[in-house]
Amino acid sequence: MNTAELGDRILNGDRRALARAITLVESGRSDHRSQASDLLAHVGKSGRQSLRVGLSGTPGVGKSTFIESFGMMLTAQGLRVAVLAVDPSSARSGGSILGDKTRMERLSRDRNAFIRPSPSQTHLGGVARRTREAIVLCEAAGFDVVLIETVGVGQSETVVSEMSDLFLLLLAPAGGDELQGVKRGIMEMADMILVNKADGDLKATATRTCADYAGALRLLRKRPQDPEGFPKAMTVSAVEEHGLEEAWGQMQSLSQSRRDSGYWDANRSAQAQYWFEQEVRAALLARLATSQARSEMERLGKEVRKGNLSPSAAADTMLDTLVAG
Ligand SMILES: Nc1nc2c(ncn2[C@@H]2O[C@H](COP(=O)(O)OP(=O)(O)OP(=O)(O)O)[C@@H](O)[C@H]2O)c(=O)[nH]1
Ligand SMILES: [Mg+2]
Repeated sequence: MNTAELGDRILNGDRRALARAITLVESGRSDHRSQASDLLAHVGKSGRQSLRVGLSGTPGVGKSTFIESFGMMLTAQGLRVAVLAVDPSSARSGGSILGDKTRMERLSRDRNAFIRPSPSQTHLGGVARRTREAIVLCEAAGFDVVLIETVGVGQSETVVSEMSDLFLLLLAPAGGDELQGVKRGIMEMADMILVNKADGDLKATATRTCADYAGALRLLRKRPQDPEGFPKAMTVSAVEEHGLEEAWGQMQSLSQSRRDSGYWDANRSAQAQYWFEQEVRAALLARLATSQARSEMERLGKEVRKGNLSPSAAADTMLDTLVAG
């Protein structure tokens, strides 16, 4: 099948074509890369937009359970939902794929849902590109909502928030001092904080935790993209399916307000610029890692150590060879 045919099938909402296309964008082979870029150009003309929702939270907070309940609630409303993951640690991937398959059992059988586990790629850059391209493909296939999950361990939140329209932080009920554990930078990215597990014995703690986070959010600098009342903290129970509709209502109202203000489009443009710069940096670093480049570094380094070349002159020479190569 050529890329135009594959693209047309995706535009018709064909899930098998979509799965196949994601496999194509995951490939590192250079002929696959060029097919992938033809395909993305082909489907990119559709102009369809999903709501891209990033979701982060520490292991065990209930991300998979939440996505299943939340996803089922959306599909029950007739919406089509795609789930992608950015999994920064290859070590974890075996477990998470298995875990998610069983934990998202109902959603994975739903005709209006499409779940794609994280590929077993190692570096975050590769996973980031693949996920961005998979988002575009899901969007072209007509999904209304694309959920992008990541486990909260440092850098991956930034990666996910830079490809999302809304960014949610899922937190567990906790004692007062654990509140400090959420890094300020992560808090600043959040459009909504959802305190999960607000059920049974944990309900009272969850309510208190939610109030604490609401207070902490109010202390942050006001962001121009936020209407009154955002960022917001709410309680949910993924297991008992409480608070999900309220959370969805808030997400819709926030995204509507961002569309109206023009922030939505401006943000997507800024994200495109961000990823362009990231790709250039990554490609330059990859060039620096080739054996040819390393031996040139070694050779120039020797001259610098002997005093035959100044550090900056050697750097200029090195950069010239990188750009030429
Ligand atoms: N009481 C209660 N337990 C929950 C809720 N949501 C999830 N859990 C439980 O928390 C545990 C972890 O849930 P997961 O959904 O696997 O959490 P996760 O964030 O996907 O975890 P990782 O994939 O390991 O990062 C499971 O035992 C769930 O049953 C909830 O709303 N209430
Ligand atoms: Mg999980």
